[in-house]
Amino acid sequence: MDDEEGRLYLGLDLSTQKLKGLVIDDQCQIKAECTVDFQEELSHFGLTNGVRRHEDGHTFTVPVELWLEAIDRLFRKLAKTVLLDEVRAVSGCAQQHGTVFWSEDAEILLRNLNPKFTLTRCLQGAFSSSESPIWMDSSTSEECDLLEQRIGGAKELATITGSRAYHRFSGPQIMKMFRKRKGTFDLTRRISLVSSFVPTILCGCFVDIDMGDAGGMNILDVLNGRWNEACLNAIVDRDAEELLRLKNKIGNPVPCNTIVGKISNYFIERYGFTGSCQVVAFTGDNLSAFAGMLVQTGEVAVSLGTSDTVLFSAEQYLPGLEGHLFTNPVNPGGYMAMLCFKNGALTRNRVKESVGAEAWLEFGSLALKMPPGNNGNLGFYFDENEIIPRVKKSDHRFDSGRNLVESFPPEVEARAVLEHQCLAKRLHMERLGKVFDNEANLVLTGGASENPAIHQILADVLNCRVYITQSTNAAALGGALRARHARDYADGDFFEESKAALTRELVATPKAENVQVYNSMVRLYEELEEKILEENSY
Ligand code: XUL
Repeated sequence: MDDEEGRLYLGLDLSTQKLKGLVIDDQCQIKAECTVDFQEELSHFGLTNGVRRHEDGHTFTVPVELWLEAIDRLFRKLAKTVLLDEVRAVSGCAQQHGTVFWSEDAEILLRNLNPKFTLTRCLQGAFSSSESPIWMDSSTSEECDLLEQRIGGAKELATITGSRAYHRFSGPQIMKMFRKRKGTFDLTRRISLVSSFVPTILCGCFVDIDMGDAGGMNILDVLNGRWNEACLNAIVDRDAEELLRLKNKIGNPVPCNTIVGKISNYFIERYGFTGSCQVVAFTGDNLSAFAGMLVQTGEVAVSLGTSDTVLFSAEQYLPGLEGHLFTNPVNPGGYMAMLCFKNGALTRNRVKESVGAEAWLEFGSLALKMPPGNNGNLGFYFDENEIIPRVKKSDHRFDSGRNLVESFPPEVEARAVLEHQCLAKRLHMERLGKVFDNEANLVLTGGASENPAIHQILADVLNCRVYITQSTNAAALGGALRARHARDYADGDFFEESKAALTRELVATPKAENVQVYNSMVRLYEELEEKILEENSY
């Protein structure tokens, strides 16, 4: 490496509620972190928590302009915090499954970004759809059914793409546009995931989708790393000409560590990067958090964000009807298994407010007033239609006699929501064959990872040691580490080269008597979940 050059690496994370930027040095130490909070700083878009919830209760979108404005804003902050001319490479991630539709004019507009103006102004007219469907969307039931039917069933689709059909996945979303907004589909020159949209802006030209996040589309042949012809055909009603058009719109999936281009003149002139700064393919936020937490074989990572996710590495490709298998973003040839629960932070927050707790510590103390197992009370809390299990937006509370009750006292309610979320993770991990003895490690990231009450409940419910990472922004850190690796250490193993970033703190160990309580409680939870599903699935 040339000593005269800067030695910084930038990771971005465009998530549901925030855009974050994190800079590391060559020793993998964090040098700066900046955030744009959509609710606080971009309130003029009139959204709640960064998303537009449509009246049907199923459709969730984001105006692309919000992301453009957030990008400009973040770079303004970063330029005041670090010397961006020392950044050798940028990578990062974004919320998974969000689908961006570019117009015919996009290519030329991207090539001619004028550093005197904002991205929003430069990219007027660059999108065929001003709103992008995002991961919270559940409006594609018809398309999911059709897709599975046309591929030969849910199992067959899961075998090919790593997941059965999911509402939020881009394949069903593109199919919905093809079937219901054909005019817009025809005016679409290119389709990006949010994770390929960001580097497209950075490079000023279309950038391909990485093989990791492409696994969140229901069209990737995960084993072979290319689009699956049958899935693409199913999306366009098996029309040969439309198939060709679709292929043109989606580009080709590229390996996760691909250098996709150099940062464009817009960012050089406006924010002070140099022309040698390289852009490495972005990936999905969960894949990036997995990279940022340096999750080893046998360990599990839990990300507590707007959605809660459980992530672990899988050496073999054994997809099932629950959960997802993606290409491992940092270990070529391996896979990353994931469970995604839609009702994470916003549900915890809603319950926190409903019991009158102002701060998380206060909420945690309230929950800890009740013993593990909550004296047999069990709650289920779904602010939006849940992904796992597929239950409609609703709350359900059962007392120790398994009777449905209207409400719980505040301390029972506080413990119930945390136990619910931990038991859901345990039950559905078990279904993927993941069961812990108390020697196992769980690494926690995301906003709620700083909440001590959650640490102990997770340790006891899952029977594992719980660690937290040096930054709650593991997804952005994963971006910076991947940028560093792809730019300067691509010949070496990612984990070996990045291990200086591995700083973890042990925050909870399982207590045998509590584990016993949850071993039986999870069976009751399973039974009640079945019961709820009978009447409330969608
Ligand atoms: C994963 C998923 C969510 C988003 C949130 O499948 O839908 O975790 O990635 O950003």
